Amino acid sequence: MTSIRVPTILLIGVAAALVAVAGHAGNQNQPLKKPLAPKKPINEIVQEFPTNGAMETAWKIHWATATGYGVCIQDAWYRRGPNDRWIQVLGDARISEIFVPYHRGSPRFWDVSYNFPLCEMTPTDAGPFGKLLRDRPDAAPTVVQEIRDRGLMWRGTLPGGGEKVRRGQTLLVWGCLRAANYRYIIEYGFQDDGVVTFRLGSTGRNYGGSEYEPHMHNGLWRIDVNLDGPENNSVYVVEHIEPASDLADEMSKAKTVQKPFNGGQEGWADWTAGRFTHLRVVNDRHRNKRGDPMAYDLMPIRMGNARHHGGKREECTHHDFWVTRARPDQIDYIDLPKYVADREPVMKSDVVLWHSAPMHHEPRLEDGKMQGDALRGITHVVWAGFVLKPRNLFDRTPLYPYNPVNPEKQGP
Ligand SMILES: [Cu+2]
Repeated sequence: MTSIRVPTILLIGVAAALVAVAGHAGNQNQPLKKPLAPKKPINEIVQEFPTNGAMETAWKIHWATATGYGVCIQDAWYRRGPNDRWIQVLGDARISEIFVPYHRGSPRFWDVSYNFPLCEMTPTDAGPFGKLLRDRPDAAPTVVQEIRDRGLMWRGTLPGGGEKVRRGQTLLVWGCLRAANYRYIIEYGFQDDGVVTFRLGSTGRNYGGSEYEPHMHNGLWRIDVNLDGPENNSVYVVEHIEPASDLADEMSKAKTVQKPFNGGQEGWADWTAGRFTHLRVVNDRHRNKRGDPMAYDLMPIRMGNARHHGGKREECTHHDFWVTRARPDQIDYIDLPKYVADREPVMKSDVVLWHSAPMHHEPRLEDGKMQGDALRGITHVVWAGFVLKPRNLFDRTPLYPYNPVNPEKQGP
């Protein structure tokens, strides 16, 4: 069969090429048709801020759904102003695992690995400013796009005198995993000021037979930070160090120390409460008008550090931050000790931040009451997450009324 098919295909190919050449020659004196604008992908969101006035800043997001992971971000770009270009901030960002060990030693659930589906979203989920999204035109809606007022952005006196105030807004993209008795809300927030928020919310019915057994919900995230593109991103650990002694010459010598992450190589770091440990990603080739390099800080928001010792696969919980090179096939939090084994450089490269945002669930009667063998009630949502915050992306306060005619002049 092969010997017959190949010549047939070749003949069709040659004929098509001849038609194409003839067509081109025949049309050469006609005006060229304007190329069609590329169609907006179904999973693209472009959101300008503020939503009720002239555009000042904007986000462009590509999102996706993936079985088990729920809602993921594929790429995200930010615009600092109407005349600015899109600057990339994120590549692939997702919840990589949700680890739920119970106090008595079992069960120990890995809730992403069970491939739970997303819940179908309804207008009640989306709320008054939300929109239901589908990953295919014929699919049920599983993602919500929503604008929320985020309260005060700033308040203070302007140089010209007078107290001013401004409220902020955020674009949320979220979905909800249907994890048997539990529901996990996976939420990405893109604020008007360039901040990105990541939150995992746990709600649902407490586990049957262990309704009042304390346990953890560890949100284990994988964030491919791509500051102005994937290349030339370097990761640092930043800590606030207080002097250890109260001797006069030691006092008032608190300092901030910024060091290459793990000596500039793949590996891990721990969060120390007294040091306010956080990560900083810097692209020193992208500078603002003042010459400062663009950076984003990963700021933890946590109740505590989760450590679990149920065998090899729980070694990934022994540290709060991990950094690897970006390798698209490496998306499994459990394998982090293997991913970092070669200690490849994480300076001036394409890097991925991995972060544990744990939540301790101590059941209470508000989670529900037992009627016979059945729990009647629902645990209200508890959130755990972290923030990515821009540093020197702007060269002055964003979303502040500098003089619009003479931008260098202070005042409204
Ligand atoms: Cu729980």
